Amino acid sequence: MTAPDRPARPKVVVTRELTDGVMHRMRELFDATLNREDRALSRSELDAAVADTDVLVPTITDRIDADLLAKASPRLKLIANFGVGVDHIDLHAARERKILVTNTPGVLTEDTADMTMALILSVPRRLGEGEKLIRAGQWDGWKPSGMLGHRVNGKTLGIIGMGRIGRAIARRANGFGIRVIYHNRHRLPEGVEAELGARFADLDTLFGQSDIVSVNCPHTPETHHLVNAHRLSQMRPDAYFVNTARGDIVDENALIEALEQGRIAGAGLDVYVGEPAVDPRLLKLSNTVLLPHMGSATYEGRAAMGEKVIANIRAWTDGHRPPDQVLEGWD
Ligand code: 8YV
Repeated sequence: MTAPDRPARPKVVVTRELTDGVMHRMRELFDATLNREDRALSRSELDAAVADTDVLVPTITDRIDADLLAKASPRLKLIANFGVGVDHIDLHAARERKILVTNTPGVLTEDTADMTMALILSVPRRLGEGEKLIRAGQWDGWKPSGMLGHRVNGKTLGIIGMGRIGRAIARRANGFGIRVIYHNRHRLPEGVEAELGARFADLDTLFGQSDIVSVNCPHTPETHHLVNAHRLSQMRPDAYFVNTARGDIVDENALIEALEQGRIAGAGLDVYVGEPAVDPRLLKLSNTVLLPHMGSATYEGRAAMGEKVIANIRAWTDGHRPPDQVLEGWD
């Protein structure tokens, strides 16, 4: 049943082309304006979208800042983000305007953990370099000293951020015989630590003791540049760095300098500062594996993300608290 103050068939603007099934369902349920071109909306298109809609469905490629929200129609009451990270949305400006924000947690956990694990294996074992060697026609045959990398079995993985994705990585790491230490805002209950085979560590210990450091926390004002020159200097020269969370959690200049100077052994990155631009210095480094923000890019994951967006909009339309509301404490 629709709540008295909510439109039965809300106007919904979806900023990016989503999977066919999700778009079909959106059209069935809502007065949906869909972007059929596979590109991000321009700023003026976004301005026009927020000026005339009840619900906005953005993605990471849209900057939903205070200026944009100042142009929003008073009708705009829900930002149902397609994605779990919401650092592209000014949550405080949304709160001030009593606009709810939802995201899509849970359904991209396993895919992102798989991709993180792929980087954890790829960088020490030099998969990127090996692939390039073959494609360049430069492989001159097997030799005992050819393409030597470092064993991951028996090594220590330091996970920063032990939420859903961090825990899914820990479970995978156990299967590879990798020791897991972690840092999180709140230490996990002992039973959960035991189940994950993970030991809590402060950041000094984590950076100092890990053979591989993996960033898996959200980007917030507290985690901005959490991985800075100081933290990188605590890593050993034979240690690797992996980031599938957000580029802005890392001081990218400091990371590049550490890689260039051999102060750490290598990095696997799926996320960057100022995407889709990638710092050209990273491209020159052979000890990096670079992916184009594809951690959650599976057909199954995208469909499930769309279903979550729809469930959030429907709950809101029905006058209920959307299941994936980002800010607590709303009435
Ligand atoms: C998404 C992500 O594909 O959900 C996230 O936070 O980083 C990605 O994996 C993207 O954000 C969709 O908006």
